[in-house]
Amino acid sequence: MERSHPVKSAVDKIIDTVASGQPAEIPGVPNSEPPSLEEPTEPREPLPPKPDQSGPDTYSPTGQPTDTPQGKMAQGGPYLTTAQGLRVRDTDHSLKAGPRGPVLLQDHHLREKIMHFDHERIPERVVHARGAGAHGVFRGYGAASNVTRAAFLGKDVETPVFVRFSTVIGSRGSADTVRDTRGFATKFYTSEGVFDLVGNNIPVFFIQDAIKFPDVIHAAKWHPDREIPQAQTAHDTFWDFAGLHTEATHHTIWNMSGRGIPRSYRMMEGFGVHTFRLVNEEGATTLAKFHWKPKLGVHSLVWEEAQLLGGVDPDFHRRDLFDAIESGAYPQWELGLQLFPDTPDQMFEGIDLLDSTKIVPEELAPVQPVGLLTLNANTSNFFAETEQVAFHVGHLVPGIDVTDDPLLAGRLFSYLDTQITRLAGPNFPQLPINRPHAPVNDMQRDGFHQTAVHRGVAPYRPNSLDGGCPFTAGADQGAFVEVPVEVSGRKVREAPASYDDHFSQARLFWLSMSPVEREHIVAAYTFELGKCYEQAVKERYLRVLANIDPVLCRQVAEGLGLPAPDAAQPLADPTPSPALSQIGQTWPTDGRIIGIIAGDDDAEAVGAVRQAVLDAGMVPLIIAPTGGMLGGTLPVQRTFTTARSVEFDALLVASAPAPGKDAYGARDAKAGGGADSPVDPRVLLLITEAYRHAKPIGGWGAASQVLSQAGIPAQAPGVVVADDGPSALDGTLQFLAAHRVWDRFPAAAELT
Ligand code: HDE
Repeated sequence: MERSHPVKSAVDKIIDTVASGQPAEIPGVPNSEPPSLEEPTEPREPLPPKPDQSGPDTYSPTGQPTDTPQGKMAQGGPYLTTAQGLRVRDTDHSLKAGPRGPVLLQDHHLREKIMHFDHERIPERVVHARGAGAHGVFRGYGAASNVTRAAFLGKDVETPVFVRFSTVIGSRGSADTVRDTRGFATKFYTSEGVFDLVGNNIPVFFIQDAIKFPDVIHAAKWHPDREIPQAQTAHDTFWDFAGLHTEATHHTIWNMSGRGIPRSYRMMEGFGVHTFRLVNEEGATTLAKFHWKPKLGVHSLVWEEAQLLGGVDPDFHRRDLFDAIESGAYPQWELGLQLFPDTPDQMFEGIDLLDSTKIVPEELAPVQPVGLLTLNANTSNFFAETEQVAFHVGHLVPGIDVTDDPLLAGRLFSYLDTQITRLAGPNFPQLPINRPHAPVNDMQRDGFHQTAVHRGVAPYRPNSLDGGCPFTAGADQGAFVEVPVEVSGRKVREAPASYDDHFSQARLFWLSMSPVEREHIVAAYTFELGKCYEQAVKERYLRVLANIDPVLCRQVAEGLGLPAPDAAQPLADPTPSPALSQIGQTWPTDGRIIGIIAGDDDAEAVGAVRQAVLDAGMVPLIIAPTGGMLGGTLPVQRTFTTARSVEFDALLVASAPAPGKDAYGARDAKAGGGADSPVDPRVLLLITEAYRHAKPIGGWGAASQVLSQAGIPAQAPGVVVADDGPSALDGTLQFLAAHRVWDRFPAAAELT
């Protein structure tokens, strides 16, 4: 397979150099001696940051670049200092009256060091506390120029961006792979100021009006008496709320599908959820919904994988994103727009565009690509960037305005408000990650953590003392001008009648799923409701399911051992939307992780297949009985002790045991070796789990005996035993392109 790929050029080169015993040449880091095991004694300059780890360009609040060594990298110079720059001779011992004497109050270094440490933590986000961020660039196609004057969407305009992905419910330290909605928030540092697209990986929300946000979050988070369970909705309070508050039905069925457990942040769609109002140069308006479409396709974990990962690798998504970027497999998404005429009723084909519990199927309004996002640099400092980034739906640019969606209105208040507590004061826009790249010339002054030294005497308007500066701009000078929409109405606490439909689109989603996706949805509801203790909560939710679909309701009821109720209202008859299903196509396999199970005698064959994996743009990980170098040439990256199937997208089983000696460890040797001798149980676990999770498995040589000991027939779907490694890989790839071997999940006849 003749393909060159950044993964190959980066990972392969480093591994080859390590194998050769020479110091690795890491981009941006000068060639250095292999690290000594001794503690260094000579001071040296710190290594420069790698090119892909340098922070974003930063600007002072008055628009001046702050790319001084101090601005870019606060930690400079060879010697340890205090926070005041005073060189320190000893940082390991408190100042005492004799080695066994009391510590002296005058120890200012101890006092400063402990004081700062005591204040290292800031409050976590009230929602979306757990996240992972990366830098990138957005390039506009120019395709949106007829509907919006936003400069960053112009043809070939490149805009730096920072993206933060997140889960919603869990705390900062919770596991990545829990069943939950994912945040997908993008900060565009445009020439016209910061634009934040603060979206999710699910296109609808639990509530139609922001005033319900505290309710839904209180219900979804832990029980207040015990603060359990962490980061999940599988408990009574969530299903109590969802059963009583049926406008959550549509979002909830998305959560119960594969969308609630993504394979990777790189393989998620993103949605702005609300309808926005676009304005072009002529002032004409168009309503629009924002979509992110991942180049790698939309893929999910299966539930058992997600659960295992919660223990085996709670950082799975964070690690996946960081490793992909580090190895050069830069994730990409196209930004797309669904466009609707800006009619007085703001409806499209009978769908209320101001109701955030509704989608507009892509078959009715195609998603039109308007630009490309590439994430190409990891953070240099998680706290400074991912933790301190502050998004806000009110960060808008000329050409993009808000609508009267009541959910959006509440968000326009909430995001600034929350930063005051989290980032301790109103000057968080001055934090490097939040600084606009457009010049700032505001009249905000003072406050906690003010870092700007503002000049002038007249931060007010009108003034004559500062020559009248700053002046306001008109629309022709790039000012943001609200669309002069006419508004009128009585003051009421009411929702429009169109908001009463809570089930038709949940049914649309269900009917658009393939049988295997329906099977997984049934299993998810059965699991979540099965974790509830209150019988009434389960019974009430079955009534909700009956209003979506009788088969769904019956299947879940059966799993719960409860009778299935009938629908309380006639079921809608929506046309299914094939775009909602995640199955039935093939996608690029770039950056997928291929585990190669090998014994010492397989080095040559493994070397060839590892190369073929790299050539195909994927990441090979060699799994061997023990660490070290396989056959003295190939670094072993996982051992039978450290490997678990959930880390791999596909497995390749190498097998070329020498006579009388088996490739799979001590047990085999004891058993006398040979192809029929028992295989290490950890290898059997790896293979059987991968099989159960419908992952492709390839092998060659005596691999079929290994598979048969794992109880897997050589003719099973998605199992490819070939004459050599590269052919086994080729056969495996066609299944990987479809993400999983879907035939391994036979769905109940009723669901087909
Ligand atoms: Fe948020 N949301 N949200 N939200 N949201 C926050 O802001 C809020 C909603 C979303 O990576 C908070 O800085 C209200 C919808 C993301 O830093 C807070 C309502 C969507 C993130 C807040 C919503 C989102 C947040 C917490 C109901 C998808 C993480 C910390 C009206 C379109 C951003 C913070 C990051 C974060 C409020 C509903 C997406 C409290 C009141 C709908 C991706 O301000």
